[in-house]
Amino acid sequence: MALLQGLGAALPEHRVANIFKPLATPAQSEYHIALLVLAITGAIFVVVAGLIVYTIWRFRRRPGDDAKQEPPQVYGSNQIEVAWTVIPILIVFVLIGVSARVIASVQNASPPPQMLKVTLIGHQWWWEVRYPDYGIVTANEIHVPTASATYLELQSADVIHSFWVPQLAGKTDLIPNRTNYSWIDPREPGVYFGNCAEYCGTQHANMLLRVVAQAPEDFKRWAAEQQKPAAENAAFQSLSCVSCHTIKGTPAKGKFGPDLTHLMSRRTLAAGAIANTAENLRQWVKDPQAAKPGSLMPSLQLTDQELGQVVNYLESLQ
Ligand SMILES: [Cu+2]
Repeated sequence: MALLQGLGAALPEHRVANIFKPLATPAQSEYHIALLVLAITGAIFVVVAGLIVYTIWRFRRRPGDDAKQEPPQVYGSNQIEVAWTVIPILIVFVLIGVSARVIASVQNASPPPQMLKVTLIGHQWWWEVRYPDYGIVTANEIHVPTASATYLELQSADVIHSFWVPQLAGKTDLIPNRTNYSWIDPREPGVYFGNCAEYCGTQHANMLLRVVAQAPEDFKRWAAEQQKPAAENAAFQSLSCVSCHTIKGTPAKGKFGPDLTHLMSRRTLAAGAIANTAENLRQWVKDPQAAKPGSLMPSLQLTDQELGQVVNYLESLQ
């Protein structure tokens, strides 16, 4: 348990992905512009709806009105025409200008050289998380230090996905054959919940992401743990798991599925679909399609003995 706490198990969880409670700079700027847009459109709504209600009430039919007599017919007023053309144009230009400024300030923020760099690769239906400066590859959890920013390179291995951790930054797409950028600087240690925000196939809804923000010394400890290779296991290596999964320090070098070197340090299995418990791990390996129908991990029809060996080995990957 002490080890797990070092890895951030005791951190507060920001489960409610609330855009109105931003806890990082990009999300904060976007929150401010959202408030401005809401205020302007809210004011327009109140004026228009107010005029409609007033007109309905003021010009309602009264007893004694002659139903056959038409009301006075008014054709055109230059002043009114000009006003309701010019005012909306001005409002639209103000909104465009303010949005462009915020988008540019978020996008053009150039990363300082010491900033942590993370490459995030979208897969159907999980996230590959690479730390090129540390030689770490993990999945579905981005560990970052607080007190400094993390620069994200966003790529896709198959279809278009979208990175979205509402309390940290707005959506940015992960597009095949292209690299997009985003950055986050969570101020408080905690686990921030995110998800894929671009429909990417059957299990799009189970493509969940966690950002684990830790005090810098805790992040360093986590990174040191992740850099360690795993022990080899003959039973595991004899199975076809190795053609899709990498376990650092062993002959398992598959690239199609998540790197499993430190599987047990993660909170979830199947990209957030189920909690990472011993029982869930066993069920998941036995029949991935039961937990996540459509998942690209096949059921290998392992015998009970093989299943036991695989799960025991995976549980050793701390
Ligand atoms: Cu996706």
